[in-house]
Amino acid sequence: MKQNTMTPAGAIHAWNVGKQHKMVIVSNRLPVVVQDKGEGQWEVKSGSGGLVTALAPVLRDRGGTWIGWPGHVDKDSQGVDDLLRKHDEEIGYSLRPVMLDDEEVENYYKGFSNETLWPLFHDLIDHSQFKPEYWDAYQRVNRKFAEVVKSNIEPEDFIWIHDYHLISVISYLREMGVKNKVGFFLHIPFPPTDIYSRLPSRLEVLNAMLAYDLVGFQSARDRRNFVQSVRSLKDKPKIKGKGQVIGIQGEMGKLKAGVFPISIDYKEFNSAAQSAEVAQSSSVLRQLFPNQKIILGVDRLDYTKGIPERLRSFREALRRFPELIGQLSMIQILVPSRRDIHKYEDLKIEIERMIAEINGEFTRPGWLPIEYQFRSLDRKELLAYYRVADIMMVTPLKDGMNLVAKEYCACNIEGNGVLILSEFAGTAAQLKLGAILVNPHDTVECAEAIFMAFHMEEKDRKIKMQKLRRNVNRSDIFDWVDSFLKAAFSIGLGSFPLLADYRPLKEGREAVIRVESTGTL
Ligand code: ADQ
Repeated sequence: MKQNTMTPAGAIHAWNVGKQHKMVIVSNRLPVVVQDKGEGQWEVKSGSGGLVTALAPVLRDRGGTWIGWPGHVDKDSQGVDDLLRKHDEEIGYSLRPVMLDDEEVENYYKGFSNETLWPLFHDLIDHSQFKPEYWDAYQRVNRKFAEVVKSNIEPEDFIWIHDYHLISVISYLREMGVKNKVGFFLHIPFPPTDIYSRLPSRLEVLNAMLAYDLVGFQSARDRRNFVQSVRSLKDKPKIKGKGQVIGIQGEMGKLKAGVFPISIDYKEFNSAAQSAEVAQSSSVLRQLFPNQKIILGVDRLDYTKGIPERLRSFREALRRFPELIGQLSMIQILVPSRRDIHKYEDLKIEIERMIAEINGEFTRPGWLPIEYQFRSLDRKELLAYYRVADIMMVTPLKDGMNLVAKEYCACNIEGNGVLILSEFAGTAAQLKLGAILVNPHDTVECAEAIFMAFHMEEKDRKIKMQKLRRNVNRSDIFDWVDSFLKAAFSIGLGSFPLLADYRPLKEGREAVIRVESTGTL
């Protein structure tokens, strides 16, 4: 008899799929922070992001290991390993470190990952640096990760590798003779072929992706781009199926390629936003903006998030629609990120200059157009901002998914907020029916969207927000894990309904997985 598994949010999930296989998660960063407390004392603090919330119970349930870089620690590898081992019992699964030296951080992490792949995969060719030393370091570090994986697995373990930093790990695992089933999930977009083809190591990277058993993308757009690159750069691959998971077979073997839009722990956000503490902070915030509507932006400092473009649109809205002056305030919260890459520093200066100019042009006694904060907020503060915002602007130039948009919907307890969303965010495919979709490059369209959101009738806002909240609730982060595991353990191609028809298993229903093979690839 199969056992169901309770998630922290209380839903029952189908983690029995392949349950006999332990799971090994591999990501650039470990889901913990190792901190120096001084005098030879070190502390391990657990991370709290969506990925760890979703994967920790699976790892605990079936046994598993998380492998990654613990961040900048000037400590020997054995010391960090011992430190993390002490933590194993407390968290219920193992953490194993991959230590990087300064040169590797420079060329693999800042270099190939964040100055080559990150901009290129977001279509920003001009930002991409193609340096041979970056690619060399990327390969060396991916090999290093593969070595740590190899020494921490048993033959039946399922290995799940995450994101653009580690695409080539599979090449080294296979070279080392590892036969385990290995899945990969790309958290960022996959670019169109004419952009992808600029990458000097395009074939090596593509061959690595094709060596996985299952590759997961955030949206149909990304998988379509990937398939087109495979068609154009490789010999006549056969594509089988057209649903959530398809099969690709070619000279390089066979793999499954699926669309798995990542999500959040909706119930947790929804209930935390209703807590007394968040309600109290949001009502204090509300009093600070009397008789005004609040338009909110919350982003990591990154040139893909479209922050200067958003500020330009807000300025355009104030110029075109002067009635908004004194009536609508923007709060822009930026979380510091990748500060030692100079493009990010330049972007911060540009954003701050624009905010100063807009405030200089429009401020009136008692009213400031843009309130700006450059810091990481604690969770309760962030939720209070989400809860109080009348309008949320999520306008990346391109984004794999964008969890901020989903977090806003989950925290909009009153159900009357308006989401202005970039059509280039992966989230747009899911939330287009409830959001106002915009092209972030079109300043006038965005300014009109702000005006429209400001004036939208309460009844229309409620209808739209209800659609958004239902949608985010229907496929949460636990469903994301479920659907990836189901695809990984299905026989052959498996029979997956189209994403629109996909209904994850919910509380009260028995978690039975039917896998109907439509033929072996
Ligand atoms: P990111 O590019 O980091 O993630 P996003 O999905 O928006 O983008 O996640 C950002 C996270 O940071 C959110 O959970 C948000 O709550 C948090 N955050 C933002 N500003 C904050 C602040 N000031 N203080 C505290 N927290 C803040 C990458 C891809 C995305 C993809 C995710 C997950 O680029 O496209 O959605 O991975 O796959």
